[in-house]
Amino acid sequence: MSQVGIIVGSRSDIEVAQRAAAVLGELEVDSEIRVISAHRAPDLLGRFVGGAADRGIGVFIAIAGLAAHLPGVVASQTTLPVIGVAMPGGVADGLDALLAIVQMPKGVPVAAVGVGNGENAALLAAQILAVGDPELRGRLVARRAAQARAIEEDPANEGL
Ligand code: RP5
Repeated sequence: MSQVGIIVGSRSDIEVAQRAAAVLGELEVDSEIRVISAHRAPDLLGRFVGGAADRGIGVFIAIAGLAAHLPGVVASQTTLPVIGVAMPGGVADGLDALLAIVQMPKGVPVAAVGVGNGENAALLAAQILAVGDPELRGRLVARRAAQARAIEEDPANEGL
């Protein structure tokens, strides 16, 4: 059963979604990727988001470029946390999409990570799920420790 629902606005966004899914997989968190445009298929999006909590989903990652309304529309239909990822491209290479995501008017929040940063979206989703899952928290702690160790063991840092 998927714990994270990853939604992209277009097939052109799918690589970022796959990177998020890969990080979640490393943390043993199940996810599913759906391609559902908020403006081209609003009814399908509503059905997917509306039924998600009953299917075990605890967090959404919504990835979109340009007007990037997808994360906000997802958030409007659920109280599950929504993490938005802006895609690079457009007139301001992702800054336009990032602002669209972080500038949600009050009442319906969306979290945001860096432009194109599917990895951080996955880590933040896992951290949210880890609040109620001590084993997942342990895997996150181990990942951070391995990350630090890799830097300490870098030959460039020998002798420090
Ligand atoms: C957004 O517009 C999508 O998220 C995508 O990033 C961008 C372009 O979509 P396509 O027109 O290529 O489907 O809705």
